[in-house]
Amino acid sequence: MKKIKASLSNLKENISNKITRIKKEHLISLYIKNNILFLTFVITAVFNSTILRFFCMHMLENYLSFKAILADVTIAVVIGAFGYLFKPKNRFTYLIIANIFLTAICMINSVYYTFYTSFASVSMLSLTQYIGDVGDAVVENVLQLKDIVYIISPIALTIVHLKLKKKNYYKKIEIKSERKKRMLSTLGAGGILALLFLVTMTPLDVSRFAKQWNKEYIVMRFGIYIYQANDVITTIQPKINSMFGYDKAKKEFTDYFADVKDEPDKNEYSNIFEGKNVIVIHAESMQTNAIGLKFNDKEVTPTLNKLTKEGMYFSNFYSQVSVGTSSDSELTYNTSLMPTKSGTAFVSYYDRTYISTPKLLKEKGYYTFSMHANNADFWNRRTMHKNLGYDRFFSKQDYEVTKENTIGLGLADKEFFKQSIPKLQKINSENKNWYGTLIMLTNHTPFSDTEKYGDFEVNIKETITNEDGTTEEVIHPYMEGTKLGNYFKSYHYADEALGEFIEELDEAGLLENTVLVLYGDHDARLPKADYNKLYNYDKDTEELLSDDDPNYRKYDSYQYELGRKVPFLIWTKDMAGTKLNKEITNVMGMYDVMPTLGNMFGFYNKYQLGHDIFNINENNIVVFPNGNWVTNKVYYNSQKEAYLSLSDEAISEEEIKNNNEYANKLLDVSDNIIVFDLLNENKELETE
Ligand code: GP9
Ligand code: MN
Repeated sequence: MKKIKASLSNLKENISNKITRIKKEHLISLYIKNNILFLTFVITAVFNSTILRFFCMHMLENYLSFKAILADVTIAVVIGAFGYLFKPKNRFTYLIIANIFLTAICMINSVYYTFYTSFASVSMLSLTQYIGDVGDAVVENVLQLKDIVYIISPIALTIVHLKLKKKNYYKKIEIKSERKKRMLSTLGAGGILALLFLVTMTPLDVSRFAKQWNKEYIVMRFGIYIYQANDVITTIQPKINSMFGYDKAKKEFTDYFADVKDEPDKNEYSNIFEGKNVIVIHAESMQTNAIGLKFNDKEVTPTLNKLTKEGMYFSNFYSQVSVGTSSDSELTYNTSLMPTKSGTAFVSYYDRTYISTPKLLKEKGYYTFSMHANNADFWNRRTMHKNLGYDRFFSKQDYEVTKENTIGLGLADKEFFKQSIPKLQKINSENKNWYGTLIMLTNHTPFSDTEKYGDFEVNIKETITNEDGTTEEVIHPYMEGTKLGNYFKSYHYADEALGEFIEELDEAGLLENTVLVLYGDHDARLPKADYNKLYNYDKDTEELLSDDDPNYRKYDSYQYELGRKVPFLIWTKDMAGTKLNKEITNVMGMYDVMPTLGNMFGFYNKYQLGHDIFNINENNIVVFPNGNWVTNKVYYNSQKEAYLSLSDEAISEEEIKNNNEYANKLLDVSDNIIVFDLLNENKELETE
């Protein structure tokens, strides 16, 4: 009896499950039936965006990226939802207009990508030369099948519409309140999808999205529609910023520079390098704290150690970057201006007028160029290097880049330098004077290509003698496996590349009349805990020293900030032993480079924000984009409104207040110069 009961209840359960399933299936098919046009709209929009990625990105995980598809579905659902506001017979008109618009975005980007291996930006519309180029590109390219395949989408939507019309599908009357309800519930679904999308986002996604220059990455993660919307916002934002407050900004600017002389102050270094050629090394992520550091008696940076010993070495030097990292350091190095408060100068304010080192040297007859074996659009360099006054930008397309000679982000530094030599020789033979910036790449976060950096041990190795007289090697697990440890390996590689480059330059006779200038572009953003281990590791206990140990070295957030120093040095082949061969320990920032080099090479920018370090000496102050600042005496943190004393001298409230005012004024003036284009002499005429 029990058995019968049990099997009966099983049967009941089975039947009810089946009914729910049928109901569900019925509901789904009912939903599909009632929303055919909307669903076709969504599918075709997602199809187009995916096809675009397929043509541009080749790798399956990129074009079939789950995140991008989710983003595209979300956008299409949200746009499509508003279709429900229209009467059924008008809904098609709305959806086809939206569809054509989205299709156009895909087509334009498809054509644009073929020519520029990058995605289109509405900001380019303000540059007439691009309109011409793109216009030609469209004409030449119009017959490429891959660019017209997107038309399938509006065609499909139209066919579906016509079929539905024939079946009298639209005759069904929907009352107004129902239309609103359908729109709201579809928007709700869009909201849930958007939430789902947001939770899949990583910090890297967010930061790249905000910066917008890495277009491929954004399209890969966010899909083409979100990319384009973000592009419109980032293009409009600087325009809006510069719409209000021009007069006030101009007045503050004039007041700020009112007392600045038209000629620089002279000192013992004035014009010492006049007529010399220049090689500037933009040393990716090189920090000062590795200089002189050894593991198992091996130097992390033998080349830098040698250069700092033989040349003029500024050991208390800071980079002043904001979110624009590499590009910000290039900006400040070249113009003595600070990074902008919002966006990045290279991406958002590429069309402003800048007074730069390459431009001023050009006036003295120099041929100017830059070299960086990465995609020319990275940080919008293609456009910005031209604006900064480089006659020629040698980028990835000028180098032979293969899978074998790649490390991390791109062409390995050793190979980059090697391939740059013949280019430099040619430039040297064709020009009396030249100035070139070489931007390194390998020593870039995440420093994970460790097997390609060559051998450099970051554990402690020790040979111990046993009681019986035999010896054995003991390895203490020190920095191996930490991010900082990997950084040292990578740094060691980059330093070695630099050493080989200097040798090659010498062999090619390119060092005879040349000054080598090197700056670390910014710190490597490494974990504080790793530094703690670096400075407080006790090999005997294989643990960290406790803070009451006499050898304990405190490494708190101030030490971390101070540890972000980067090297700056000036070196020539014959500098060792001369009066120029010295270490400068006064605090100095990237914005002081232009004034300092300007004095040495004989050029001057009245609107520089930094100082010639040999005029300001120990009275210098380095302002950071976040309002922090540092002098020889004190490091001030503007967020915490707290400071760390760096000397025995007392620090007065007054001093802190004055320096704060100085820092804020400087940051405002710098931002205004860029946002309101105040160095553009024609600007006044435009606004009158
Ligand atoms: C890319 C390189 C790195 O070309 O300059 O830029 P970063 O990530 O350091 O700003
Ligand atoms: Mn960098």
